[in-house]
Amino acid sequence: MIDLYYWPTPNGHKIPIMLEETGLEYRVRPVNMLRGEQFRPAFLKVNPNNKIPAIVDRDGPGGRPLALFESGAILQYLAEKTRRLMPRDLTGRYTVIQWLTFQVANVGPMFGQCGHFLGYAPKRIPYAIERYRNETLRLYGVMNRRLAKHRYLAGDYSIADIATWPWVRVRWLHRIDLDEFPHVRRWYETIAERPAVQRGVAVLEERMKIGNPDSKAREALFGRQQLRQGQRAGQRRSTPAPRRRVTPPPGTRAAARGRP
Ligand SMILES: N[C@@H](CCC(=O)N[C@@H](CS)C(=O)NCC(=O)O)C(=O)O
Repeated sequence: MIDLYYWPTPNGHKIPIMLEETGLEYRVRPVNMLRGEQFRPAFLKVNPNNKIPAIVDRDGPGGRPLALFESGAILQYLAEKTRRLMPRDLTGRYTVIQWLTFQVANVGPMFGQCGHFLGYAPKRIPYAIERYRNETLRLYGVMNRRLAKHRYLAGDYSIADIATWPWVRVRWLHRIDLDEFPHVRRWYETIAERPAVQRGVAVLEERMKIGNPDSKAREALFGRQQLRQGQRAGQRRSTPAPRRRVTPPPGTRAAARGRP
């Protein structure tokens, strides 16, 4: 039995999709991140980084429980445990790890920032929108060129596709038109037809809310609790980052040029 600490978001969706694909038994432990449940001490013991998804495999290695966070690590663990959705040969395996890392290090953070400045920021900041939307478009270009030559991101359908697909599903938030990326569209639609994928995204679907946070959600996701989480009463509080221009240390070449 696997406990799935979960909320319906693109990062969250990866894990129920994988659990449905592999047929592992699981129970959902909702972590309502819009109401600050990611800061509960019991959850912080599973993920000290206060983010979903996370799992506890009650039947982990050696029959002992294993707690894991970070969707990329969870997907690799479940693939190894079930010997599914990840090739065994070294080349195939590292091709999957490469595209999985491409997702967690590029697609997630850049699409995430793009969505933040388009759908969550309290005011419109054109520079930030342009910067992260350009990165999002660039990454769609990388995927489109890859998928022009390959049916899936890393050979056969794998955990690399499972990690990436939920982020393309919320493309409306990033103002992406798949007509511009026809190979991504073909790939997206092929995966959308998989019954396990449909069952995975249906988990807590009725509670999914992307963009337009109310004041409680804004406080939970971007407020002071983010800096205080995990600290005991009486510990020194972190102060928010100051709003000032960055100046290079004296004596550096950047300082001589008069700019960072
Ligand atoms: N790198 C992490 C990202 C997880 C993540 O950003 N989770 C978001 C939801 S999509 C979250 O839990 N946010 C709550 C918070 O930051 O307090 C992963 O891939 O698992």
